[in-house]
Amino acid sequence: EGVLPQEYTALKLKVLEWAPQAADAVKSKIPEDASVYLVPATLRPETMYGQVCCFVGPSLTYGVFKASEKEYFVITERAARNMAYQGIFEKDGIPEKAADIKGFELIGTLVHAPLSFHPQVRVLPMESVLATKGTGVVTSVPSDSPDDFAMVTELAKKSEFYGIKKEWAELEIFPIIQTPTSDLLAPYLVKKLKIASPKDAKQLLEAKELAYKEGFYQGVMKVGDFKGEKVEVAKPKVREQLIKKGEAFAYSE
Ligand code: A2H
Repeated sequence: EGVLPQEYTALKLKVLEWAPQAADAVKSKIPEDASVYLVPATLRPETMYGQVCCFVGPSLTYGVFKASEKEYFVITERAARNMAYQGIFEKDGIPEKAADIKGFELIGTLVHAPLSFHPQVRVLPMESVLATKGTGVVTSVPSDSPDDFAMVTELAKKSEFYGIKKEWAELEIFPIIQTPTSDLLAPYLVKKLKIASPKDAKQLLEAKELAYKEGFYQGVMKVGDFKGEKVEVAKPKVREQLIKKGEAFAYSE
């Protein structure tokens, strides 16, 4: 944990169709006319055009928390408390939990990913998702996150082992940001550092640091409303746009 608070962008990925086990877990616990969202926390809002899936920790416990009469968030209990404290929920005090749900039960749920070239993506497992950071939900952008690229590659390769449909992990990866080395920086670095799986933690950490620095300081947007602008400049603009549309909100910890 650092000394300064992290300013995350919390993105609202609306549930379009629950996986069968998740449907059982929430059945009759949420009003028919309410929307439920998975809410990943990201530090890279400008990359959201490149979302291909949404990760949860399969062994983590999530709650479905009431944000307002019409909106419920799937996040960890810890994040719900933080959000309540930050005045994000309509009602103050202890957040109201409508249902408990395990990460593995969410796998296969279909969600709407704001800004993404793939508007509909699936919830998929990632063991390395920490319960102690963000919301416990991580949106996956393999073009710009080495962790995300290593994980979707693994899921596509071993779909049977993970109990998922192969096509859920095989959505096309579009270039989002141009840097001096590549317009698909994460796949480039994963290959260059010979990262074979999400278990190669040391090389992944190195790739993550390289990608973050080069993407932020030397990246230029290749797509979207701020195409041609530097990442540094576009990042707060994309974030504001998402917040204005009601598709995201500020969350810090
Ligand atoms: B980032 P920091 Cl394109 N467990 O979003 C593991 N990782 C988590 C997490 C959790 N509970 N909560 C958030 N994260 C990820 C996009 C992205 C991210 C890109 C490139 C790099 C990157 C798409 N995934 O992060 O420790 C989320 O992934 C590299 C740092 O608070 C979030 O931003 O600094 C980032 O880690 C927050 O990590």
